[in-house]
Amino acid sequence: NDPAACDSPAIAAAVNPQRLANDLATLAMIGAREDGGVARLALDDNDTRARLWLVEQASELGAQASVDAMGNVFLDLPGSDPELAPVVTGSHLDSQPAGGKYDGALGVLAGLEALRALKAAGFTPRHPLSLVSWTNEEGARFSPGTSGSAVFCHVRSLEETRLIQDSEGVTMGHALDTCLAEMDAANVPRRSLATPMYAFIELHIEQGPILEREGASVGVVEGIQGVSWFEVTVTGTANHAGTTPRAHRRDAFEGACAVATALREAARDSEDRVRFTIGKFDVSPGSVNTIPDRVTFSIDLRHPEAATLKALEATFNDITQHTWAGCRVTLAALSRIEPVAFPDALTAQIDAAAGELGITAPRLVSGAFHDAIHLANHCPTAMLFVPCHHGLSHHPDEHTELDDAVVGTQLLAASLARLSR
Ligand code: HGY
Ligand code: MN
Ligand code: MN
Ligand code: MN
Repeated sequence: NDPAACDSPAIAAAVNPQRLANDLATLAMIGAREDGGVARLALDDNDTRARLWLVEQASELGAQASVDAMGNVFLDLPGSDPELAPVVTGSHLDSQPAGGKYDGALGVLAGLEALRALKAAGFTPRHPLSLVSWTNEEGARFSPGTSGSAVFCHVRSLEETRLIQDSEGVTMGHALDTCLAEMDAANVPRRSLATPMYAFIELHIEQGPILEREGASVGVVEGIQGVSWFEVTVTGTANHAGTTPRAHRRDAFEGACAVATALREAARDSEDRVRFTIGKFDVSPGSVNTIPDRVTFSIDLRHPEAATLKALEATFNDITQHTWAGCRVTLAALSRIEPVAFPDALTAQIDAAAGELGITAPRLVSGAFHDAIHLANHCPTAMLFVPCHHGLSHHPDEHTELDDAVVGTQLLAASLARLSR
């Protein structure tokens, strides 16, 4: 280890913007949509192709690829002391159904580029270094999200996770076995779940407007707000659209609209810190001339304070006790992920690396959840954010400037070097 060759500026200089841009373009072709976005739902063919592409990058990096029973893909680089637990970076390759090119993918590719830069700068880590791509972070196909990291961190069991079904009734177990069969065919060795980690750093797009507004290329994340997902079911009576007077109706759509509005009103707060979203809304039997007898809709509820989240859940329970437009309502709590704060000891290391690179990296809290929310209970964990245009995300037009992605990658690489020395 020539100290000069391996200082933060030398490591940052070894980050290759064109290589990062090429990887982003290549990965964006896997599951490319006509509108410029990507569709790589967890464990579908495109997601599996993206994983296999990542595995193919291992040999050029001199890393060993492996996959665990949750389909989490790892690229491992040895350190001078193999007894030490690895310093790990990574994110996810699955996307929303109409997702952008950067959500998750940039964290995996920045991690890959950071490891390449460390090798190119002649840095030899004491701790092994690993890159990971977590399975089903988004939760768009199999709910809830962050399955791969949650099972890895013993937050959920593999057995219960394999039973989750998508909207077509396909279990995650079946989808996993299909994906793992492709991994086996590509001779990707298996690894055990929940291996020790010395530290985990995830780079991700901010998915909000703060960094762009502040003109910052990278930010250090202090923590992640909590999130609760619910499913509301409204049950009425199907009947003829033409012959049934309103007074005799138990119209599930009318009931659903009324209770959804009441819940949204209850979630309104003066500081605009509650995030309330109804993203899915299904009406059955779904016929133009039949009064709906059943409506289900999703709720995604978030807030930085766990106590406020819990209080809102209690209010939602009260509201859904009543009948709405004569229809019965049930509120099913699907998942809750508690908020986390990242340790100062780790973010201080990142601040020091930023200082050595002359980077000013503001602090911010993440409105989106990430795999790091579980890793925070497994090992010292931190996140870096890079700005995305107008804060737009979960949208085909999601965009991050290459310059910002490069600065984020440079800070990631320098931080990984500090932690693995
Ligand atoms: O929904 C989220 O917060 C994450 O981007 N999947
Ligand atoms: Mn993401
Ligand atoms: Mn996302
Ligand atoms: Mn994430």
